[in-house]
Amino acid sequence: MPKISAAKGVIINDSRGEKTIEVAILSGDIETKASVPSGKSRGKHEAKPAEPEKALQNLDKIMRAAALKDFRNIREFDDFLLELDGTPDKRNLGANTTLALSVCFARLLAKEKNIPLYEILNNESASASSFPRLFANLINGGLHVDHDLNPLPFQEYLVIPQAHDPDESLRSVFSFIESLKSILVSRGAGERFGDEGGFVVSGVNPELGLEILDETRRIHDGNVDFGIDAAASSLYSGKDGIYKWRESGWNNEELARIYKWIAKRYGLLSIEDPFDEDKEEEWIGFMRDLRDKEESDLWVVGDDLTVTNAERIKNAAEANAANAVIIKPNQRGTVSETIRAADLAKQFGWKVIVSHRSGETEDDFIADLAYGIGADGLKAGSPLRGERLVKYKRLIEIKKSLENKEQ
Ligand code: 2PG
Ligand code: MG
Repeated sequence: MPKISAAKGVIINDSRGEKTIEVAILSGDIETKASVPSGKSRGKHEAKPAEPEKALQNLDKIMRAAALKDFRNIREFDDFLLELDGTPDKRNLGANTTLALSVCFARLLAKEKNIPLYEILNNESASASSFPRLFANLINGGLHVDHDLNPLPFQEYLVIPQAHDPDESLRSVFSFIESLKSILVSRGAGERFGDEGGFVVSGVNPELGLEILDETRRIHDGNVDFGIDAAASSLYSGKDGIYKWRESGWNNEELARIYKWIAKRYGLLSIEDPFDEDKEEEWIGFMRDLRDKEESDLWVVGDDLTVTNAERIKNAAEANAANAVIIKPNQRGTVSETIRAADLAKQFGWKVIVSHRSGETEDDFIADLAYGIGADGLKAGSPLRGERLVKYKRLIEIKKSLENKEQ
């Protein structure tokens, strides 16, 4: 039963150069660390992070309250944080402060018990562990690209190898990138990158990203599916029900028509955040339409809609507004609440995709999480960027350690 003797935090820069926190905790001679990412297309119902300077002050306050306390498992530690914060969205302590501590604590438990982190996480989860499929964002658009580069309207064009084996899957993503480069060169597009390391393609037609991926798929040796994250909350103008991008605009029915068209044409596996986070009726209508047309094997993925919040997932599932979910620890602010949200989604028969944020650090926690809770997917950007690659490599490390155990 670990007691935490000290915690210290420092301000570091994330992959976008913005400030975030890295926290270390100490118990006896064991030290563990964690750092926290941050999003740009944040859902408005996400838990609230504190300014980094404030987060460090809060750390001292939490440590004073934790002194002499014993915590037997992640949930006990997280419950202590929740109680001390006392708000539904962590606005007192900051969801970044609580998440950093919660991840440090999970790592501490793992070290103390001398078992891998994913096993500690699996103990909290109702699911068996398994390797997720990789969701690699290879063409970036929307808010993740400098506006002057005239990016595509949808935020992410994802390449999803069919293999579950992380090694094979990562190799497939890298070879796809090689082919994609040559297609982009042949189209006269220069090498420019967005926040998650994906290529930038300029244009207003949302289909263009998929057209290019599809052209690549024809010369690529390997089986891959595609998905998109429309991140429609950031397109929603709030006026007359119109989603806007530069000179283009669509109402929800026009968007739904585009989604159905591209889903069929490119055999899409998933569409994330097709509509605004507060327009649940649009989601419900889209799902109904898919069912009527017997196209309900498309993953309709909630991210801003559900924000890793068990209550919002339950509401969306009961209303039949989606059938899959993005799980991001920093949307919620503790490890055990994150796992509970994923478990609940699975109980409703939903697919679960663990995800990074657009502003990342080199912390690879989400890889252990994805494997530990048996997620269907891990979305971690383009492996051309180091802070994304570490997540994919951690999955391979887990696979190797399991193979060694078997021998
Ligand atoms: C998303 C994420 C991560 P952000 O919308 O799914 O890709 O973006 O971290 O900016 O919210
Ligand atoms: Mg998203």
